[in-house]
Amino acid sequence: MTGSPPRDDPESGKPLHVGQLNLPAEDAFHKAFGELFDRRFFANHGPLEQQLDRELALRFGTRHAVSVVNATVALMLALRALDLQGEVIVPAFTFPATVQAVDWAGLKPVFCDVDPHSQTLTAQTVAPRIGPATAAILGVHVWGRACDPDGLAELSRRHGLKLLFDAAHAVGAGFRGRPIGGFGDAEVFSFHATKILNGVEGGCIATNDDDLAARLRRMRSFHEADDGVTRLYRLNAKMSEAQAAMALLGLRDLDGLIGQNRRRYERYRQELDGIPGVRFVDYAGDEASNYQFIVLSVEPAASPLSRDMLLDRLRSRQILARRYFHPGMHRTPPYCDDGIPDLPVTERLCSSLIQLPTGQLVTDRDIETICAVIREAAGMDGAAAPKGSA
Ligand code: T4K
Repeated sequence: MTGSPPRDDPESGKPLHVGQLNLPAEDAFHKAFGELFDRRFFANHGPLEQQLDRELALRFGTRHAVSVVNATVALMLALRALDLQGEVIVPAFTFPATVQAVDWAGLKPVFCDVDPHSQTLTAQTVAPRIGPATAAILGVHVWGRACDPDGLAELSRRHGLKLLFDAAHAVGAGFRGRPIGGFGDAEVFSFHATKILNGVEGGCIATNDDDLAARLRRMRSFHEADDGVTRLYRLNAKMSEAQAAMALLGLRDLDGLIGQNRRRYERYRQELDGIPGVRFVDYAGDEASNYQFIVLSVEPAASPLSRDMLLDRLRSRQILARRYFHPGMHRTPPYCDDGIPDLPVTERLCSSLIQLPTGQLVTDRDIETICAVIREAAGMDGAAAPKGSA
């Protein structure tokens, strides 16, 4: 069961944000935090962090899950723990944290274009970027959609590269019957408040590699290792018991939240069916999405509307849709200081995609309001929503 707190409401003039907030039932929250107070154990690998690591590993079908403060730090630690030097191939079509983590790990990001359909790196887009200094590939499961895990595994094996996935969007998602979590050398998840699994802040690294997991467990804490000799970079990246308590509650609700997200996604599709030039990000039969993101592409050639016109129109009605990701990281300082690489698909996506509000606090009425604004902006004023949407 999940709670029903006050929500933003575009009709009442209050903004409706992109960035879903999924909240646990209030009584479950009070119980969990009451127990935390009684125990007086708030940090430093308490029982809830350990329980969360076990439950996440079960959910991801991996041997290990190592929880930390957030996904950005998780990415930094994973890159560092793999003991890499040189270049890491990353998409420019991602949230800044993916690329910033590469930097913080002392590595050089090399931008690669994405596939126009999946919007992720694939073996085909990555292969031409591999050079003598390449140490790893860092794919992003953007919108929770698997980033060619089999193709990239084969490519990285052939070239002796490490393979990591930024799975910040992908909690609860799967590919070809396997949960996201066990692909590549490691996968990194986010439990930020706006993610499907809300740990307030939080993240974890999932891996099947025992040695890597042991290194990560040492690195996430500044305390000396038991053996007293291990020389590893350390960081205070420990997840607090309060974060773990929230994440554990969210984990219990996860399948229900995915079901609700799917219903909202289908409702949006129904309401927006038939608008020229407006397309949804589609999921293929072998993809199990968590439907965490409602992403539309506004195709300039086929639409009277541009993406930015639509954004302005929605914003004027307090619907704070977003241009994830804009601009591409290759156009962001300091990464553009030495020139802007040619990434045509990334450019097109950055100028045509728009993200709409979803999550537990977005009602059917909100979706109807949002879609009416979009239909109106597309010149379909007064056009009834398609059959079955009432
Ligand atoms: N890799 C990828 C691919 C990512 O997308 C992300 C983060 C990361 C790595 C790094 O993960 P973490 O280190 O964060 O664990 C938000 C989230 O903060 C960020 O976690 C997420 N991805 C990204 C896609 O979205 P912002 O800065 O664009 O939005 P933010 O946090 O301002 O929230 C959006 C809206 O939600 C706000 O305008 C208001 C609303 N909101 C937000 C919060 C936090 C609320 O109503 N209540 C709240 O408590 O990054």
